[in-house]
Amino acid sequence: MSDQYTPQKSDKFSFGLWTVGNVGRDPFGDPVRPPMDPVHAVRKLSELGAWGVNFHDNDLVPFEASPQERDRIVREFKQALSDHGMVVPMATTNLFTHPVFRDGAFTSSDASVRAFALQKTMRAIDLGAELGATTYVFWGGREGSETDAYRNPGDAVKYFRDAINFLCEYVRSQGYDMRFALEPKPNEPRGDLYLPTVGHMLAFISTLEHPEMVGLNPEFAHETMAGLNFVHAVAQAIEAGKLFHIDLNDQVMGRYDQDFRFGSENPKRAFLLVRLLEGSGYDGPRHFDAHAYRTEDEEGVWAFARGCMRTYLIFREKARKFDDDPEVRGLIAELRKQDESYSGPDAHSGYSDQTAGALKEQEFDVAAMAARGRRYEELDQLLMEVLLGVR
Ligand code: GLT
Ligand code: MN
Ligand code: MN
Repeated sequence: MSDQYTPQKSDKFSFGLWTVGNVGRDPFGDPVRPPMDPVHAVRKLSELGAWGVNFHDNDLVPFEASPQERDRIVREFKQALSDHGMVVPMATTNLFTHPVFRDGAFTSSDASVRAFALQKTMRAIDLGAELGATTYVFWGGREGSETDAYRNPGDAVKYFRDAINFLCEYVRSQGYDMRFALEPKPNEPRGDLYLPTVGHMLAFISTLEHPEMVGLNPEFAHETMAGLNFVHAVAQAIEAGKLFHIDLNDQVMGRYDQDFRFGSENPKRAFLLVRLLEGSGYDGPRHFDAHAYRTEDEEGVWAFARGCMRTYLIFREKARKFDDDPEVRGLIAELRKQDESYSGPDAHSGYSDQTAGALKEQEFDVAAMAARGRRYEELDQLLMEVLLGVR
């Protein structure tokens, strides 16, 4: 069945090989699904209407593969991409599965591990560039600690900065058309991860040698795990010109990293996120970093992938509906009229001694200002009614 919620390539939906290929292993249980051939994943995703596919180096090329094996795998994958009209918008490095990264990669206390992590990343950047990726994600899954008895967390940040500065120069020296997107997460798999939220990452980026090359890959689940409002995090990243990529999924606050199907737990926040993204001019991938429930077989995986995209498109349509609703528009217009009726001195026009002096003398009817209700109850109820399908 094809309808207005059927994804098109122009919607720019992407999935990681690790998402639809997730085998359902968890700390208490073995895999429930067999590994998925990347070529099969490309074909199925394309059939469902996805546009892009992303990978970690080792999602595609096993850690132990010989150079000949690597070349064969890459050749077959490229063929599949071209056969099915799929692109690779983003690539990344697995710096968390192998035991060598038990105490981190770029932030490991062991200098040889830090150097090995850089080597592995340069090779993976080459692989990403070869397949056309223009965004390179850094999710520091092992960049953290369980105890701070040995490493000073400040030193870890310095190590991380050295690595990102080094890799920016590498990309420049190779002439790759590639930007970096840093992905924060508060914890898991380490007890605590360094640079745990979008805010921490934004501050860190401003300390880099090439801050213009580096932005954010915020994830819905990760900010939610930290108890934060993902819509606010994304809005701040957009405002800073730093939304380079986005990981869409869902999550219940205070739980393990669930990576649920987009919109499945917090539909209202997901709706507001889609409304924000669609109104922002963000032109990048809508990437789903999520996986099917462990209860599912392969059919369930495709139902999951279809569901992520379909829900996004439903929210996109609902956002338009909300913004075009006459009652909503009327209410917003009334609020705006009153909000913008002040014409005295303020911060927006910039500082001058004259403005400051005038503002110090300005008379305000504070009692009237304080008494004014905001009518957000009405507006939010209209939002809920659009969302619940009765408007
Ligand atoms: C892993 C993690 C994700 C990251 C992926 C990229 S790997 O699935 O949970 O949040 O985005 O490294
Ligand atoms: Mn996650
Ligand atoms: Mn992610």
